[in-house]
Amino acid sequence: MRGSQLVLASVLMSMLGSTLLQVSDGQQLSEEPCTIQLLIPGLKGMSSDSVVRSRTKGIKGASGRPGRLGPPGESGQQGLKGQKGIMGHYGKSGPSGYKGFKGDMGDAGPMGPSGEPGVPCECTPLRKMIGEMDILVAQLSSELKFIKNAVAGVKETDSRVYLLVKEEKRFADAESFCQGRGGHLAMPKDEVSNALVAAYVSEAGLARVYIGLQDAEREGDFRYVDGSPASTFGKWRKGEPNDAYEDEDCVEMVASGEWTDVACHPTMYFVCEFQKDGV
Ligand SMILES: [Ca+2]
Ligand SMILES: [Ca+2]
Repeated sequence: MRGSQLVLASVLMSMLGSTLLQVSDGQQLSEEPCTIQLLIPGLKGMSSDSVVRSRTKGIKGASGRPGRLGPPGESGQQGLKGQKGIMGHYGKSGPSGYKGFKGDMGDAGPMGPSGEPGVPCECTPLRKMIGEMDILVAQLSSELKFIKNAVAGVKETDSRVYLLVKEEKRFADAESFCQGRGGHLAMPKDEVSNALVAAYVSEAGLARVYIGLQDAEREGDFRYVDGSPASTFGKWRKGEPNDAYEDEDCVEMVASGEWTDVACHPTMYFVCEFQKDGV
């Protein structure tokens, strides 16, 4: 700035010098009265040394001190949104959650496939043996009961033994029972044997028992269960046999010793007969 002041002073000095030269010429002033005159106070004169120095270019000064820190700049514009980055690494597994509530029962599934055929049981012979033993035990129990009854009291003639069986059975089952023990249902073929069986029944307090007579093969043709015809002896009750309802093919003896044809399916006690030779 000091340099620029010197330049300005030099210019003003030259202008002042020219004006002073014009003022010193009196004629020129009077001849040009309308000329505008600038009345500017003159500058203080400089010494010849100063003039010499002002006309000489100064030495470049030292660098000035750094200026003060300027104000912060305005915020820049927001940049464009970047592209989505690649997926990062999986994080660590979190802690186990709480146990959930029990869900509803699902629908029934489809039927499964059929299974493989089973292996034949090797214990079949054992099972068969056990079954046979059960049957044998049952037979022995029945035999024991039969013997007890026989010991308790039997009726006999010179050639036969009669046994009252107090088990209610149908006619066919009763005959099978007697045959299973080597006999038949009682077959009274004369007055003596008929009276003996009748006494047996009445003494036991029974009303009736099956005896071994039937006409199942041909209506009216009564035969003993050993196949012999009942033609030589008969003890039919009055009005019997009548084959009532056409359904009476078996015979019972009542306590009086008389016979009556009856149906074969009712169950009742019966009397077995055994030959003494076969006992
Ligand atoms: Ca009949
Ligand atoms: Ca009858």
